[in-house]
Amino acid sequence: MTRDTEIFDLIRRERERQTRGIELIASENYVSDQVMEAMGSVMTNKYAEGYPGKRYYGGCEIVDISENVARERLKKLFGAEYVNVQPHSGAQANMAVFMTCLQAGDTFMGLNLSHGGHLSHGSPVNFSGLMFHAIDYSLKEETGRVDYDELETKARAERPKLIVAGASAYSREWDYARIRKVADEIGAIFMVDMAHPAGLIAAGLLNNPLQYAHIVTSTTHKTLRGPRGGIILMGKDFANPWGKTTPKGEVKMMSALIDSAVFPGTQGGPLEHVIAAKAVAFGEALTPEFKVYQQQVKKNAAVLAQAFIDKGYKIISGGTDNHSMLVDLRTKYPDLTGKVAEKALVAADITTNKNMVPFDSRSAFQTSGLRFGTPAITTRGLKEDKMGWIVELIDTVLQDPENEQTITKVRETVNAEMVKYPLYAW
Ligand code: DSN
Repeated sequence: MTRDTEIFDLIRRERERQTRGIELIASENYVSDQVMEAMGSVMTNKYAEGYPGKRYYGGCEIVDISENVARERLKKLFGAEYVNVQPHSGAQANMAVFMTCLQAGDTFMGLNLSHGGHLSHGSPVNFSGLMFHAIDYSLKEETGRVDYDELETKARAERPKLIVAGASAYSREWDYARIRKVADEIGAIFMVDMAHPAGLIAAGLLNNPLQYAHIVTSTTHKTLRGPRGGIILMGKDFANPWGKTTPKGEVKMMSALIDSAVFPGTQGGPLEHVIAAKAVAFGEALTPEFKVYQQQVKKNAAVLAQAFIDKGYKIISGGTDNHSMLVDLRTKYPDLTGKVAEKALVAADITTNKNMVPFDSRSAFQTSGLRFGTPAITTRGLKEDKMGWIVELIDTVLQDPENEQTITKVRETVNAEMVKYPLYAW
C-alpha cells in the first residue's frame, strides 16, 4: 500500500507543534510511549460488543483479559466496587448515567456552564439539555466558589432526580458531603464528573468523590494521562431506587443498569485498543512516580496562579486547589477579550483556551477569561521555578497582542527553552 504521506506529514507537524510549545490547556496532557503503543495496536481490529465473558463475537478471549485488567486496575486506583471502561468519552459516560437515572423530560441539576460547568451537564445545545429538564447552580460572585446555599435551596424547591457535581473550569475542592446530604434529603441520585481532577484524586491529593457520590464519571486523558476516553465508577453498587425490573421480573442493581445503558443503550462495539491503553495508563497511575507527578502538577498550578496574581491578574476564587485556574482578564486589561488573547498566545507557541468567567460581560465566543492548567507542562518536566517565567512571557504578549515583533521574540524564547524538554524519542 502506498504510504499516506498527506496524513503522516500532518501527524509529524502536529508532533512538532506539541513539542516546541508550552501547553497550558488544562484538559490536555501527553501520554507515555506505552499508552500510545497500546492505542495504535492490533486491538483496534477486534469487534467485542458485550462485556468480558458475554460477547456477541467470537475470538474475544484476549480482549476479555485486557478489559478485565483495565477494570481491576481502575477499581484499585479509586477504591471502586464497580467500573465500566467502555465509554468512548466523558460525554458518553455522562449520557449513559443520565439514561440510567432519568426519563426524557426529567429534571436534573448541574453547574452553570458559564460558571465553569460542562456542556454535558445541561447545556441547551447538548443532549443533556435537549432531552432532559436541566436546572443549574452557580458560583458566588464574591468568592468565585460554588454557591452551596443556592444549590440546596433550588434542589429543595425543584426536586431534581439527579444532581451533578464537577466542572471543566473550577479550581477549587468540592464539598461532596454537603451535596450528598441534600441529595439524600430529596431522594436524588448524586453523580460526580471528576474528569478534570481525576489524576489528583487517584494520587490522593484531593477528596475521593467515590466516598460520597452514588455514581462517578470521568475522562481518562486529562490529569489521569491516559488515552482519550471515558469511565464510570461506583464506590458501592446499590439497588436501583425506582425498582426497574427486567421482562423476567428481576430487579436490577445499578451496575447492571449502567452496563446496559453503555452497551447496548448508547454505544456499539467498545474500542478495545483504547481500553488496552486505559489499562496501561491505570497501571502507570498506580505507581509511586505518578503520585510524585501529581504533586508537581499541583505545586506548579499553585505557583503559576500566584505568579499571575503578583503580575496584577485576577484569578477566579483567588487561587487553585487543583491543576487549573481561570484568569479574569478584565482586571488588568479591560479591553482585551479571551479570543484575542488566545490567538496572540497561540502565535507565540503558548497554547491556552479562552473561557467565560462567572458573570461574564462578554459572549462565549469572545469571553473575558483564559483557562490555564499544568498537567501537560509538568509531564514535559517543567518545575515550579519556571512558572514565573511563563507568566512573564504571557504578560509580554498580552500587553501588546497585535505586535508581531513581540510575538516572534516570545515564540523564539519559548522554542529555545522547550527543546530542552524532549517529548517522544521517535
Ligand atoms: N473539553 C474539555 C475541557 O477542555 O475541559 C471538557 O470536556
